[in-house]
Amino acid sequence: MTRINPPVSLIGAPTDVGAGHRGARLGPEALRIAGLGEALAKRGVDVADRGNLDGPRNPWQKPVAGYRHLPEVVEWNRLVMEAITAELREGRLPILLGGDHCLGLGSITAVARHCRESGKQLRVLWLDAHADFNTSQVTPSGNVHGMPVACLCGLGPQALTHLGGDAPAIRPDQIRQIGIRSVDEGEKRLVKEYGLDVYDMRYIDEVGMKGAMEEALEGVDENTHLHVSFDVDFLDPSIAPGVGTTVPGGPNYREAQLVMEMIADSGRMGSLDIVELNPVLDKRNRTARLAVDLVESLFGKSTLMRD
Ligand code: HAR
Ligand code: MN
Ligand code: MN
Ligand code: MN
Repeated sequence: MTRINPPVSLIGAPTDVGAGHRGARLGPEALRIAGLGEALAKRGVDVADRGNLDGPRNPWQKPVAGYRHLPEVVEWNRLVMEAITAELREGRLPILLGGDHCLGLGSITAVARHCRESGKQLRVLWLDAHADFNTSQVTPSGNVHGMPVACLCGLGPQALTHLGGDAPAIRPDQIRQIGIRSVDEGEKRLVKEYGLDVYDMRYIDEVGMKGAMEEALEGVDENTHLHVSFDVDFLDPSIAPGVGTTVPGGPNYREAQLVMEMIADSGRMGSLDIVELNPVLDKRNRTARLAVDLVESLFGKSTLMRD
């Protein structure tokens, strides 16, 4: 099998307005310095680095009515949505370099609209330690990076749920969450109520990563656009310390590689977010380098033996 990767665009969104720690704003540069663009180019991928988006600064304020920095979060997501839309319209595969995970809202809103316009089926793989399904009523922090999945499913403030015009942007049955191991009490109720398909670490322990991924990719066909939202805190903190909200008990190196390899084998990835990398908390850019290594596998690096 010869793998033909679509042309890729890197889009930096240097912000942490949705997070509880500052530092994810440095994520795009850390990924560039770890050699993301060069690694993809070396694999024969046509890579264009579009540079960084320029949005509002982080005002670093307390939550207001259950949200921290809502106007700034809305503005950053609007910028991301527009940038991702432009790349998809050109037939390119956008890679969003976050930035915190609130930005998944803007990127997936763009992808969902693109799928509706082009008659494609959308499947979102949400690789994360967290479900990110909080609302202003149940959030323990007010940080919007704990809310994007709820907003995408229509649960949240109008400015975020209607970012792309229509709400909700996606249905819960279009998303699969993998690696989950930290869900807040009120959030748990909502995850159940909305029927999210969650492959949590307990499930992965029991059936193995291969089984979990086979299920998560079930039904992905030639007409599917696969969006991968890779929150770096998905990984076990022993291999990925450079994130603001570490949760022990995550996938190890080989399990993470298998996830990426199985996605690559599907041949259907059409867009990617790399979010929550926080270089301030990292050790010599180790987590960024690991993220680049894993992204190489997403683009087929490790499948040599099966080509
Ligand atoms: N669930 C917690 C909250 O809502 C922590 C969320 C942390 N989220 C991320 N992205 N790091 O997954 O505050
Ligand atoms: Mn497309
Ligand atoms: Mn997340
Ligand atoms: Mn997370």
